[in-house]
Amino acid sequence: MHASTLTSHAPPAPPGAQLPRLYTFRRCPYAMRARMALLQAGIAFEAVEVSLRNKPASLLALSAKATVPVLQLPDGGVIEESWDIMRWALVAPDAQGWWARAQWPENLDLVRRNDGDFKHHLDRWKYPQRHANESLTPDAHRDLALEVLLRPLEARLHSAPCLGGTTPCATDLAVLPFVRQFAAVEPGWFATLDLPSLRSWLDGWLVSPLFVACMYKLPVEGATRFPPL
Ligand SMILES: N[C@@H](CCC(=O)N[C@@H](CS)C(=O)NCC(=O)O)C(=O)O
Repeated sequence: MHASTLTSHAPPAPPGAQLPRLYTFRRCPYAMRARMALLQAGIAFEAVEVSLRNKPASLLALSAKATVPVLQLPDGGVIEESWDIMRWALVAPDAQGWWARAQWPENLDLVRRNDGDFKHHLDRWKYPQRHANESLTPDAHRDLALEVLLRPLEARLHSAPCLGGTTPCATDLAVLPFVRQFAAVEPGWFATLDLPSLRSWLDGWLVSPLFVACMYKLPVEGATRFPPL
């Protein structure tokens, strides 16, 4: 579905050039969106798979908060937030408008909901043992997550195939890994929900070359050139 839109415009890095280095964790939804943005932009990068229980000293030296993803630039700059990494990757030249369409107010609102209330409720549904003092039940959090993000997404995707309209944009990439996580908590129950447009959007992305490429399994040690699309 999205394969035809995955042409990249950035020139390949010249041989021997220092590449941006992404500290990443394969299953982290924030890291997934950063990897997809770098791949979509055609930016050559190397990646380090981080053990969150044993973060490498090189990451701790770059970033005090040391969450993943973190992007270390060849000029010494460090980008510590996934949305900022996406912006850095996609903002220029943005020939296909992936960043521009993500600036529509309704799309900025979706990312704010995703990273805010949706993530809050998703975590409390998925990991109730980590949130023992909650006044709401896990299922109440699940239902709030549905209302805050998934039903508005269904309404949007009912009228257009992507959040960027007829072609995707950074918003699709930003929310996709979190919707995937929600769908995977209780897949049988998710399949019964009246969210047909959202499900077909999710299913299409999960088999897209971009998503499949972003899930490339890195070796556990060292920095590895991330395979281009
Ligand atoms: N706001 C950050 C959140 C990143 C984040 O929380 N990543 C998690 C993994 S999914 C992490 O690094 N957790 C480890 C920790 O907090 O020490 C972003 O958008 O990059």
